[in-house]
Amino acid sequence: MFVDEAEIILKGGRGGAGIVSFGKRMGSGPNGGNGGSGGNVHLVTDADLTLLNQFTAKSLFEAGDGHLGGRNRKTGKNGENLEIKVPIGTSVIDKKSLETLFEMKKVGQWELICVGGKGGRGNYEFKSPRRTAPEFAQPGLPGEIRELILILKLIADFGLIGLPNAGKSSLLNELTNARAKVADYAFTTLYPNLGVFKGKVIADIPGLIEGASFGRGLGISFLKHIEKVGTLLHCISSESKNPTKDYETFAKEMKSFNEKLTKKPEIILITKSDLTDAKALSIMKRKLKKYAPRIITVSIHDWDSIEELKNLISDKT
Ligand SMILES: Nc1nc2c(ncn2[C@@H]2O[C@H](COP(=O)(O)OP(=O)(O)OP(=O)(O)O)[C@@H](O)[C@H]2O)c(=O)[nH]1
Ligand SMILES: [Mg+2]
Repeated sequence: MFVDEAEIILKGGRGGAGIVSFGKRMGSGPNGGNGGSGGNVHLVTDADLTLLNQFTAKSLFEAGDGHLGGRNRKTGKNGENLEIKVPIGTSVIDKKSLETLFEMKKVGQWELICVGGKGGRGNYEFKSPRRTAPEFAQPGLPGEIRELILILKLIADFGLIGLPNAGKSSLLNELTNARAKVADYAFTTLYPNLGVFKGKVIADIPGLIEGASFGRGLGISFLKHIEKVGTLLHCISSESKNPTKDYETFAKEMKSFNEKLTKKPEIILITKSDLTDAKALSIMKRKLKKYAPRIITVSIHDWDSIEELKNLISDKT
């Protein structure tokens, strides 16, 4: 399962109560201390995470409560702060206002979400010339509560996109140490896979078909994962009967999801080139020329073509 959206509730800890206390000797004044503050809740990025699955089993997270004040004006201990780890690429949205609060983009990013409640004041603080022996103290205040929607958009340098069965996952496996499932049928890949080649992150995006924007196939929701991809590697199989139609089908669905995606730098990869002769490949190239400034032919069975693709990936910054 690949969870890329989650709703969570975060609560700052409650402040500890102030206490009522008096010195032991006859006539000595109040000395009840203040309660400690409730703990804060932070969101932090964790580079090892690539999913939001951790939020399916549990969605309520609370920082620690502040401790009671003590005798002799001792302030109670503050509640434990809580750090919630999220993957890089998580957008944090306030559920009530639907405002985007943060984009968790950087390694080690740390954001304060809920402030813990203040501790209550102990009776010592209420002492005054007119009220020398106050018999009351304050309770602690509740911590802030926030309901958040988390949406993960993977961040990658390159995104392999295209119709089902175009050979996207095979290329990811060839270029990186990923072990994505490969099979000779549509929709083998059900959620994005990531791999790294020479420090460049490559995302393999599930295939989509005509009508995906209306929910056909796997739909288009996973196109959100190419919003933060640098360069698109648009894969079109050399087996295609109509490569321009293949290209346009994908582009149309992408545009209906988010027009900005069609403006991203794009390289067309004519895949499975071993299955077609050189003449047919050059006709395909000519037909596709109008869509992208660079078109290369690749096959997982042609070592030179994979080398060319590797050079292209490592050169491009
Ligand atoms: N002959 C040949 N077959 C290939 C090549 N690349 C992939 N294939 C085969 O094409 C089929 C589909 O490959 P995948 O990598 O699963 O394709 P995909 O684009 O990831 O497919 P989806 O995940 O369903 O969108 C598999 O049977 C692969 O073995 C290639 O360069 N040459
Ligand atoms: Mg695949």
